[in-house]
Amino acid sequence: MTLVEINFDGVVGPSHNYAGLSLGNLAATKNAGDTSYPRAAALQGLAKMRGNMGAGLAQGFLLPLPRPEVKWLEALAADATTNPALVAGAWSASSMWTANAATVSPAPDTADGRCHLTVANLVTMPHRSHEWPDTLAQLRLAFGDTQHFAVHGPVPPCFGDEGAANHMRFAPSHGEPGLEVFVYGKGGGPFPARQHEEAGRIVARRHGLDPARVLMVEQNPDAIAAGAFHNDVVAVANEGVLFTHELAFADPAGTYDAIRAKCPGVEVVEVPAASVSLAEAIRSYLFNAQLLTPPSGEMTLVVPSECRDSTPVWNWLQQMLASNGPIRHVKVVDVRQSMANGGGPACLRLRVVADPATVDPRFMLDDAKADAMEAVVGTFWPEQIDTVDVGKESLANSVRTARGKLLDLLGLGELS
Ligand code: SUG
Repeated sequence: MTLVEINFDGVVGPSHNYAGLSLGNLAATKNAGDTSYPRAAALQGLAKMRGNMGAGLAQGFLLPLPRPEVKWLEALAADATTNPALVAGAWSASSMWTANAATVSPAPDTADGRCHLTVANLVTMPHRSHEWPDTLAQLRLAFGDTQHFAVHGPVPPCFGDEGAANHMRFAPSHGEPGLEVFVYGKGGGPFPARQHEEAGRIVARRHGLDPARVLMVEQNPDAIAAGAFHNDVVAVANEGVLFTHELAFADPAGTYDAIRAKCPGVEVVEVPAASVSLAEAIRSYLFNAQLLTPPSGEMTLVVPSECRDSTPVWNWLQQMLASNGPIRHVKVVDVRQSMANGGGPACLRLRVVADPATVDPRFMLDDAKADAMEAVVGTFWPEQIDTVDVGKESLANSVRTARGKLLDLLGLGELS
């Protein structure tokens, strides 16, 4: 069995809009009320998937969830005239950020030799708290082969869990046993700490991880206060490399030492605040990059185009490339529509180390399928959404039709 890293990107849903629902996510708050472009957003996401596939990497996807989420509004007894924020929450396309769909422990790390996934409860933000049942249904289809996968329900809601966005894995190569690092935040700052320490511990126990290859690490409260609402806004790991901002963790030196003690050979590429301030790192999403190992073995950092627009960030990246470190290439992608809601290249994907042959093929991408998906998006995804239209029945019908067409194309009608 050949284990490889498969990136499952979220297809941007037809209801993508800017409602300013995420306190502590500075981009989303800043762009609240702007007109969104769901068609362009979904095409940008598909172009990113194609780029990574073209580099020889395995690529999968997860589908938009049913929107508007009427059952949630019914449970809240909310309607469009009196509760616009709740209605916007029922319309959000936030499931596109699949780094928040689940936490994944690949087979080499787990006691029973299966790949374990725990769907994230996302309880901190109301508009994301109702994602998990539909996400779980999708994970149970995509990873339905119980010989190779175990898909778990959410951690109880008393402990906030935001999935892989706060989880890093280190291993000499993807298919070998690794060290799993669970990053959590502590409350008390100006913005919510979305990942509870206990949630990580629960996931580690459920997945049957060896305690000797698990680490709990606290986020720097200053990073959360500066807008790093998930750890993947300030750090990213791949195989034997940690790419991180100097101020990502509460105890940076202790964190690096602990990682190296449990996974010898890990190289830390640390960006000092003197070169790129925390504010600039968060504005540009330098660390919300995909750090990938293509078949050539030359590690590549896939960054959003906002990094090229930032002089300090771009200068730092050029220096890094010239320094002969472990990251050999930088590739720029345009995911501006997602970025404006605080979701960069890394937010848009869930990493699963597995044999692609064990995944339901309906969730795997190839060029022909990408062509067909682009055609559906190009025909049925709304070109633009003004926030005043969120809640209107005519738009709801277009959104439902668009998603239905994609499900039909992919033979995934059971998710409707
Ligand atoms: O949860 N934005 C998402 C962005 C998630 C990014 N994911 C990772 N860092 N992995 C969030 O804050 C904004 C929706 C709105 O305001 O309309 C939103 O949900």
